[in-house]
Amino acid sequence: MAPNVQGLDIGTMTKYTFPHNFLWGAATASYQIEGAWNEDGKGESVWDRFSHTPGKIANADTGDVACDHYHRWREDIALMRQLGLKAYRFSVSWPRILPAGVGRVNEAGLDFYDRLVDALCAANIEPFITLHHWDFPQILYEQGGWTNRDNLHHFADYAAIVTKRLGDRISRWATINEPGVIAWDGYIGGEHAPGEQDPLKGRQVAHNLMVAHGLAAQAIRGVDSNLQVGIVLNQWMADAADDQPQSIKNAGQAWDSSETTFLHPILKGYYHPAQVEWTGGLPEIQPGDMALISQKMDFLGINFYSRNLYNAKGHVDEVPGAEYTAIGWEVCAPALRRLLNKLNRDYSLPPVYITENGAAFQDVVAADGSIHDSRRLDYLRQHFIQTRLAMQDGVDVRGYFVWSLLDNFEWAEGYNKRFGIIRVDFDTQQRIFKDSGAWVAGVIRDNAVTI
Ligand code: IFM
Repeated sequence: MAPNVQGLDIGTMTKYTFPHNFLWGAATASYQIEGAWNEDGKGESVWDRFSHTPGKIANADTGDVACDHYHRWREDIALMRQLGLKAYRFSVSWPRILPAGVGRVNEAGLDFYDRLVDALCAANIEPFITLHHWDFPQILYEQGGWTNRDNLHHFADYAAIVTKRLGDRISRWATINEPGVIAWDGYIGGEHAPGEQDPLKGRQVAHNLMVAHGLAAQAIRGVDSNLQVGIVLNQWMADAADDQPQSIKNAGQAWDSSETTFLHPILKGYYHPAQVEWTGGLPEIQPGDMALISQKMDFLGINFYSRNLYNAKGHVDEVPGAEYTAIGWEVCAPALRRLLNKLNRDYSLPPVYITENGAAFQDVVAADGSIHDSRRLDYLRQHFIQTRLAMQDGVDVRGYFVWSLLDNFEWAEGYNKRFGIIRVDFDTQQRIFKDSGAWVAGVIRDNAVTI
């Protein structure tokens, strides 16, 4: 087949080379991998409570042990070295640092991350931190959770505590991971912790999370103004299935009403009118909120997994001929390029990191112990290439974090849905490189994808 014109044609092959300082990484999150849910003084999180509640998680799985990373982090850093990672994106568990969410600091919790960060630096792997990836302190939830404005300030205090301890070794700070999932799945859909089903609350939570992001950004910069601060959003592209005006209109409306929820306030300082209409009005906005929310960011993290497709009748639930992952998301890598270009056109973007991208598939362990996860490998290959093409189009993408380093606790799905490029046997905690992991290591070594 003729090579793609935008790659470098090397005979029958095409090579997509990335800039020399491109930040290749892998990502995880505290609740999904750490385990040690009640060790060394850690407080309870909403996810501890939720997963301990019967009927909430597939197979009654919990994050109590997860990948046991809290005890096996040295081994996991050795795996990162084998992958040749330039950076590792991880999150900090708020109740591990502040068991009551506020007030007394649990030094043992801070020490854990301190050792982790030291070891990453010693391994020449840049730590890229996320302050909140959903494990909210249960006790603060009982005091109103993300609807109580006091808790937004408690989050900023927590951000300052972590920054004071780790800011000398970490330069890139993401405040919150996927606020949309917290608001929609946690407070509206109820399939995530804390399991509420209240659309108006969810709308307010979405707003308050952005205020919390703004307060935390100020707190981080208050500790050290040289640190780079951003937020991580999960964005799905909204594509039209054909060029009928009604299909294009439906895709456009879907984008405006839902995908702008965080982008508009953060990057423009106001809510998109279609979004306001869709959610039935504005949340409660206090004086100063929009300025806080839209303060300058040093980077934007984009988590990309799939897209939504619209034809003249509306949403296309089953795309004919498309491939789907084990979690039911369509595989459509060109949508990532379109998304990045749309973001670049519609907004004045800071540098972008793909902070998550990856796929769940049913892995099979061969008799010799190997895992030939060719579909995951192909998924990643396609998305790496589409990212490179978007960069050639002019989008300033600075790095890419595969989701995920390890198979882990996939929230309501438990351990059934495996996203790792390294397999975890949850009975023995043995880690095994999948083919995709070995392939990613080669891409990082070459700083290029060759097809
Ligand atoms: O596992 C999650 C992660 O915690 C947040 N982004 C999406 C991933 C896959 O569902």
